[in-house]
Amino acid sequence: MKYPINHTVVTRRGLMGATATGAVVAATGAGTGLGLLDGRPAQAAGEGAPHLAPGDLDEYYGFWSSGQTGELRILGVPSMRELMRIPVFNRCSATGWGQTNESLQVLTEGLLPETKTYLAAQGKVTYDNGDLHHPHMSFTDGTYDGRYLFMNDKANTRVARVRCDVMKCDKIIEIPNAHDIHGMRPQKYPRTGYVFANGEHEAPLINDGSVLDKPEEYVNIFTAIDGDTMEIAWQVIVSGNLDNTDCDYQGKYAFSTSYNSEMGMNLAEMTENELDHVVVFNIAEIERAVADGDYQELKGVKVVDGRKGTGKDYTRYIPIPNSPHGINTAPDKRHVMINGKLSPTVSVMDVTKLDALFADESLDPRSVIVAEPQLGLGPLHTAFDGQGHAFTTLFLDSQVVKWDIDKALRAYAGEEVDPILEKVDVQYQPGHNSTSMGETAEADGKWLISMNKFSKDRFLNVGPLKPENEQLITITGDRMEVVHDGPTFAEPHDSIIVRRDIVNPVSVWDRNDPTWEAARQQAAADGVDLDWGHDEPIRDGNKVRVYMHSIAPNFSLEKFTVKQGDEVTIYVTNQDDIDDVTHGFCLANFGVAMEIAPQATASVTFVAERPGVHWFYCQWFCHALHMEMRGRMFVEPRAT
Ligand code: K7E
Ligand code: CUA
Repeated sequence: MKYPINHTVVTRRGLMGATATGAVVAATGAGTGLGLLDGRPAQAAGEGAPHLAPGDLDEYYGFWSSGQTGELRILGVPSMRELMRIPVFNRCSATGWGQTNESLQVLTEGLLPETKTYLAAQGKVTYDNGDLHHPHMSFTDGTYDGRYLFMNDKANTRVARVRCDVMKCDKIIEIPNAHDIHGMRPQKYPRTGYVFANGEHEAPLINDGSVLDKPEEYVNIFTAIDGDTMEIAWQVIVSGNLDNTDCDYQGKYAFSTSYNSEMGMNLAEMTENELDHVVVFNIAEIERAVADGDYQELKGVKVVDGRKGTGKDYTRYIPIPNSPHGINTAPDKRHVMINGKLSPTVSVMDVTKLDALFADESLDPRSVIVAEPQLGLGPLHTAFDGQGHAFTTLFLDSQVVKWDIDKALRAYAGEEVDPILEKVDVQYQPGHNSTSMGETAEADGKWLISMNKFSKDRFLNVGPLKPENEQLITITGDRMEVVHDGPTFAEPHDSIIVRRDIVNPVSVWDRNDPTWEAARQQAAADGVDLDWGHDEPIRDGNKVRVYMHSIAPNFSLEKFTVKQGDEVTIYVTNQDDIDDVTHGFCLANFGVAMEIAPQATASVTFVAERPGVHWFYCQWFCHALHMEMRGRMFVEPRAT
């Protein structure tokens, strides 16, 4: 039954108006399975879409990747209202991400030297695109701690961090030696700690052109990043490629799937083997290797060799059928689900069996597999309710399958029991799914999001490029029910659903925030009060610095003068300290715009190569006199 609520509410209102007999109403209620209170649908499981009245707040923050858009998004769950977009690897016209000096510092300081050289040859200072797949929050003691969000960029081999206090990206690093970061997860215990990142695509270890079409010399690199400093802690060379990753609740192991154990260079070669593998990384052993000097140093990073056949205890390789993709650790802190993709199975690994495998290399690595239920076609990712159930997306079947972990273990042990509890159709072709708090020890089993790659006929046709579709599913009762469709621009790749008490952003910036430290130092050097600005531009050769503040609906400078060819930096400090009074600074026909939230400073630099009168204006609607919030820049023509 689709969309039961509207139909039922209308029906009931109709009945009330026409006949209004208790018997008929009761019969209607029973017939549809809907409990109705005051004409509004009840909120219990399986009883229709979540309804939040205007002004009601959601129970959860949803943090969404945007795939090839390169930004992070915040949604409210269960309303699925989009609350915010946080630019990370992309450019943003509204906030000036990618053109303010503060954002350019984040976007450039973590780039590798050879990348800077390459970009300079293109007349650029940083990449313009990104492919953000996996957003995950920092953990303390097995659950989210509300400090940071981490995310990968598959397109340009980067990992970024967003501060949860202000919801802005503060660090982006490019990962040396690895290629095309895909799977990424923060350490769950004791805290984050490490952020683990998989280089997905194979390349020569020294990729300087001396080795080209010799795949036998290619490798893949697993990276551990220090989540506090955002520096590389160490790397491991592996056999096969690396796809997705997760880790345990003991702080001992991380695991990555490999769909290309063949090290094939084309589709036929990559899918040849019936069995690929999961690599298990022994964190303490790798740390010991680093301490003992058993590594090579490449581009300033300590790289440990964890390939098969080295005779070391840094890694173990568990054979898994066939081209495994997603890997998800259950909130029971024991079982890890490895999603088969080309195999209809999910392989269940028991982390308590890993110690033995590392103690004795002769043990059958498959001894850690304790279940392998056949679930359907194209299993990609698994989420959890914390009550012993798992929810796996079936890409080819366009379904989510709910299954019982304990029954899967018993079936694998020989008992005749079917672990599959239910399947629900989703529209269409789901990739990731996520449950409320589901990747933590505090999984609460309320909501499931299915992130579907195709929407086909679900929405008004908008041309050949269709929206994707994220669907909200209730999982509290015995039955799963799709209760909301959410069309989304590229792309709802992955998400996490975080209890709202864990996330506590500020409403107004702290003037001491490190974001504009460079501006603070420059103002001090210029003898200017950054908070309030200066009446005249500060000239330093052909560099000119203009300091102003904003209080709605005014900029402190109504005009300033520079010379054609000057390199001009504008600093704006927003002195409004009321929540939601954000100003902008947009310099017309100079391609310059930025956001300045309450009590923030932002700055932008450009060359004043256009003589004449040019207006700057506030481009964030802030006041009844917002249109009047503008001023003039005079550019004196160069003497001829
Ligand atoms: Cu499954 Cu990039 Cu997370 Cu796509 S990976 S679905
Ligand atoms: Cu200030 Cu609009």
